[in-house]
Amino acid sequence: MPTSVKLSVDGMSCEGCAGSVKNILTKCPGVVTVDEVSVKNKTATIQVDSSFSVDNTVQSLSKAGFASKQLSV
Ligand SMILES: [Cu+2]
Repeated sequence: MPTSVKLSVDGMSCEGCAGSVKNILTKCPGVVTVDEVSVKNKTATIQVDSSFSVDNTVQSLSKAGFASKQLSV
């Protein structure tokens, strides 16, 4: 049963950035779906399963220049 996780994501300035963030999130272990990446709100909403690691995901985004953190479970 997937759980919804919301992340704050800094460093997105256009839809291209949002696309990059979406691509990265899609490849992160445990991410089932990427519901929304919002440049305006600086957030990403994803559905994850039990293998999801927020640390791993934050690190992957950080490597691409996006600072992120988990807002809610
Ligand atoms: Cu951009």
